[in-house]
Amino acid sequence: MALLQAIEMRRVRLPLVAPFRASYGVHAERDVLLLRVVTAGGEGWGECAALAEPTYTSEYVDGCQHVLREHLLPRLLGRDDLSAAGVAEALRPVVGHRMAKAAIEMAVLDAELRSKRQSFAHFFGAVRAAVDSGVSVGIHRSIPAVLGTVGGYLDQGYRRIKLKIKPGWDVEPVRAVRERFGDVPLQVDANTAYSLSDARHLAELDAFDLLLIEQPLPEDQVLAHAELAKVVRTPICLDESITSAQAAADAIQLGACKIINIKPGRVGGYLEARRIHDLCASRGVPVWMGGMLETGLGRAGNVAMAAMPNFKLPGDTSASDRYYHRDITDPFVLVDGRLNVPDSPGLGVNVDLDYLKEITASVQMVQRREGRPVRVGD
Ligand code: OSB
Ligand code: MG
Repeated sequence: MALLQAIEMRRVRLPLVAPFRASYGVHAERDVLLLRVVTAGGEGWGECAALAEPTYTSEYVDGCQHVLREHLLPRLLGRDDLSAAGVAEALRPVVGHRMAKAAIEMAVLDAELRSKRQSFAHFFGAVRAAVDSGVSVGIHRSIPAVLGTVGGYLDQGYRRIKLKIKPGWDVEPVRAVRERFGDVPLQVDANTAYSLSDARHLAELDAFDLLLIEQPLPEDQVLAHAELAKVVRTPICLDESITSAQAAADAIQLGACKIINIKPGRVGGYLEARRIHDLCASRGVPVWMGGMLETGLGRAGNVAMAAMPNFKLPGDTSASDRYYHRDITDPFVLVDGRLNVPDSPGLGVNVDLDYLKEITASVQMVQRREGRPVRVGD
């Protein structure tokens, strides 16, 4: 219930430790949009999940910044009845743009919880103090190369390996990882790269006892996933298709998935993500926490949410050093294959403001002047 006075939109560029390759593109650095909100009750931080290009979802970071500045923030600024729980409703007139909406809701929630001295974990009803860490392994140039990467992560203690796959890079890397590393928890993610006519081919993966196959078909092909599930025994997990609790309920009822990957950004924010968690729990569908190569801020929120009871599988919640030489918060470190859940107020992490300045590409302030939202500092 605090007045939203100003929002700082800051673009930072973080070099990735290793380029991340998937069927939706190659990422050499993370171009991230961070939000800092100033409210009557204090400050809060948000992180936008969008990537630089609209190749995973239709959103991309420049587009998110634009829609926030021109359409979303003006609907929130200066409202004296603003709470995180009311953000989605206030933004309902704007269709879609879930990652942009999620970023501002996260920042308002952080401000609110910090002022109440309540952690995200407590707010979500966390049931564990540390969460199992998995790691997502991009598409590599050769089998020896992917075996080297997987071996390194297993040595570090990661509790589950996810291999990105695409046509031409699927059965062979999976077979090679199984042969070299035995029965480690293993799953694959196709990021929509197949079609239903590939069903017989994808069924070859059944021989490797995978935990799941993530989003084999395009996001709007929910019914086709249900058809695929009749041919492939490996449990199907949806990522891109699940844009809301409604989409999750429909996909489950159709028999399109047995497991759901939750990414708060993809579904419009942590509050919708919590509704998906609860819905899946009531339907007996386990969930796990996805990842968007987050900085320590997004990671803090995701790790807190992953401590909820129905997060039954290790998430793509890897340690900071899997992505970045230096994070913008105290780094998340792997302890016995797990990340500790922050328990300080709000996101529970401190931003290294000096380092943040060093890697900042631009800062834009949006605030209210004489009753109208204006931007400063373009
Ligand atoms: O499909 O899960 C995905 C990264 C960016 C966009 C989409 C995906 C991913 C990952 C990496 O798989 C997850 C991570 O380690 O953050
Ligand atoms: Mg995925």
